[in-house]
Amino acid sequence: RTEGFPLADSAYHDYAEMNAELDKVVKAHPAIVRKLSLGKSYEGRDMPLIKISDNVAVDEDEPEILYGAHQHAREHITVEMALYLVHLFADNYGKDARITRLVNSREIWIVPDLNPDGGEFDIAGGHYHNWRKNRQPLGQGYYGVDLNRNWGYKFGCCQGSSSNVASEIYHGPSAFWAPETQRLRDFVLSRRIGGKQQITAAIDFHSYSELVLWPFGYTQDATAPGLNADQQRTFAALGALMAKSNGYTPEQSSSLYITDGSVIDWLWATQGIWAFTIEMYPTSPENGGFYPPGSVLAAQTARNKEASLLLAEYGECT
Ligand code: ING
Ligand code: ZN
Repeated sequence: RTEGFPLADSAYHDYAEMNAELDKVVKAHPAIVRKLSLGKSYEGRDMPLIKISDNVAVDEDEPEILYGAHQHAREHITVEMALYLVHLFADNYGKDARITRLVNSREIWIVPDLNPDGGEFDIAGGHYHNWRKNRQPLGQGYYGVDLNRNWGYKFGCCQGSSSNVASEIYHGPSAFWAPETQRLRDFVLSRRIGGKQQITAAIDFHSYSELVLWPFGYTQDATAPGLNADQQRTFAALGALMAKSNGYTPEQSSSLYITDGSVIDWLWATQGIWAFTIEMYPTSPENGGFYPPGSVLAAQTARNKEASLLLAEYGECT
């Protein structure tokens, strides 16, 4: 493991360990799991893209689900969430009827680490850096774009991000300036086939606060262009259902605070994907904040099993 990783907690996976774990799952379940690459991060690390489906080598005409993690460097628990999901679908295929049905009838995409540079930086040198952004150099000793403010819908519109390079929520000089957001955008756009976006639903995992959030982040209007009253009700109902399963609090993302340039706003507004942010454990800094002990990971990832499956099942109703 990374030299000096402070909690030295074998339950967490650093970048190399995450890749080794993914490779292990692919090797154990080659018929249903593939490891691809989204492309490279700014510093040149491959960002893994996992596909899970029956006939995994074939592009079948099935609803597709996207689970994303680790846009924010210090939110390491989200990588563990993605690994949990990879294992959930791979290990229970052919054993659990519900999982088997989903793997047979869906194409499941998992992006366990959209910010490998930030993640490795955050644990470098024997202490945590409390780092959020990516690691693109900005000059004058400043680094990093907030990937979840760099998406191209209402980019920088509404004071939900910052144009100050020193800010934790620096949105970058332009939408999709970060190679990491570009790569995920290009993948999502590649799933638009014959004018139809194949991905029907998505969860973007963050920490911490224990919330289930839905679009829009850029405005407090419950409905706005691109989100009519029916759709808003569906988001709220689905969000409430997921929150009931994990005990989190459901709300429109702008009731937490205004964000502009977030991935969920872009996924919904431009692709029509039912996209949620899930803010994982804990609720407060006393329970570890961004750095909860490894001993909680098994329970706190399993806690989102039901919400993750509910959303995947919802894909067939749309
Ligand atoms: N929180 C998310 C953030 O990007 C969020 C919360 C996401 C709010 C998307 C609204 C929309 O600020 C963390 N912890 O990163
Ligand atoms: Zn986050």
